[in-house]
Amino acid sequence: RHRFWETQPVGQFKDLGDDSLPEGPIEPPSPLSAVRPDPYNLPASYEWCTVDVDDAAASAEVYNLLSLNYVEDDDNLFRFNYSQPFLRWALRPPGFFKAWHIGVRVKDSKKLVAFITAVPARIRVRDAVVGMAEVNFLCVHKKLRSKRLAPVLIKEVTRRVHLENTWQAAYTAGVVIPTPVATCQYWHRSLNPKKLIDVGFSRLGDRMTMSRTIRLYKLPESPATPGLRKMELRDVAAVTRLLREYLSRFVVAPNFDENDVEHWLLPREDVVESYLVESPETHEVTDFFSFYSLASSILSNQHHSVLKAAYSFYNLATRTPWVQLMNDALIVAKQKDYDVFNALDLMENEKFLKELKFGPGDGQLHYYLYNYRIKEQLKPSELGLVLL
Ligand code: YNC
Ligand code: MG
Repeated sequence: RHRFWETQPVGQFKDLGDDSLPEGPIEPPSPLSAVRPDPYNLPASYEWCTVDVDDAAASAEVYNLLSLNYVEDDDNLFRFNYSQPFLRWALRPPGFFKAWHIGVRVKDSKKLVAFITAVPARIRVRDAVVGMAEVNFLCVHKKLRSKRLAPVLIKEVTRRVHLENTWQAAYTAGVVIPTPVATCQYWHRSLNPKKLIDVGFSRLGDRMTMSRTIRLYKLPESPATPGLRKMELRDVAAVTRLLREYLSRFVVAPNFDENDVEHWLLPREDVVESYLVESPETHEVTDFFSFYSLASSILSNQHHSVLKAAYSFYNLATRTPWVQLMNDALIVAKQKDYDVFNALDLMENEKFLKELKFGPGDGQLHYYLYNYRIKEQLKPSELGLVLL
């Protein structure tokens, strides 16, 4: 049923529930000398390239490919519209490898028609911290679909990851392939309900009028928590300490150090926002929330072309109640003119989703590990990892 995935070192559907199989790597690492030195073969009219997203022209090509051909919702109303600054942030974390940003071009025209990326990350699975690749932005131009190009892209990124002595990977997808380690659901909190209804993102509830709906989702003008402020460079050590402690309670989570926190969580305008609570008395940092900024193109609406969405990233609460902290996140996002605030049901998010009037989305997000077996599927609340 899965001609490609059945050949790969991933948990297979037939092994679900087989308790005799051990947790951990499915295949041992091979000597680097045994890694295939040459790129995989592409159909004759295409060639591999590496894409430097720090180069303005290359970054624009990637942006254009993705903005026209990347992930759409089931009804084809919206398509992710990752911005160029976002892509630079996502693809250049500490220790990134240029060779892991892989494109396919038409030989004659040099047009970019496919893409896949990986970035390095230390991911902890139970007690083991594993050097992994986070794979993302797999995209094949709409005109080249269903020609088995995706498996070639996946094999090529795997080869380049192996060349850096990395043997595991983490990735998410909306499709079910062998075999999810966890399945999460998106929840959505309307910030601009009128626009969301106008563009077909949400519907007016039964027995609801537009004005009642607007009132239902109305938020205070400014955050409530004393000591709430934007994260700054001087906070990196404190945030890292808190986040490491907090993430240690999940089964799968990143093993962030200060460099990672500086890259992934220090605010960047229109890319990632982070706020913390500094106790007005003791000046200790006690709570933290963050979200990333990912717009979607609205594919056919007279009046609106972009949906501005905030995605919950890493949050932690030691003093402030979850509901109050995340209500402040909603208020900050509303001040910044986001239309909707999205969150998965992972980590402790269940503690605030319903109370803050998030509604469940359709469509699920499946989490996968490559070459790492987990005995039983994890509950979303056991996951401490958010991929972009
Ligand atoms: C997917 N999303 O099942 P089987 S998420 C993985 N992730 O193989 P073809 C996928 N595999 O089932 P198309 C996949 N989608 O026969 C499809 N597949 O074994 C599998 N969409 O290939 C599929 N981006 O080329 C099947 O399909 C085989 O032309 C079919 O291309 C697929 O980034 C795609 O949703 C997704 O651009 C490129 O539809 C295309 O349809 C497209 O005939 C819109 O492929 C954009 C989109 C996916 C976003 C993402 C994470 C990707 C993870 C890839 C796996 C990484 C593994 C770890 C590597 C490093 C290992 C080390 C160490
Ligand atoms: Mg194809």
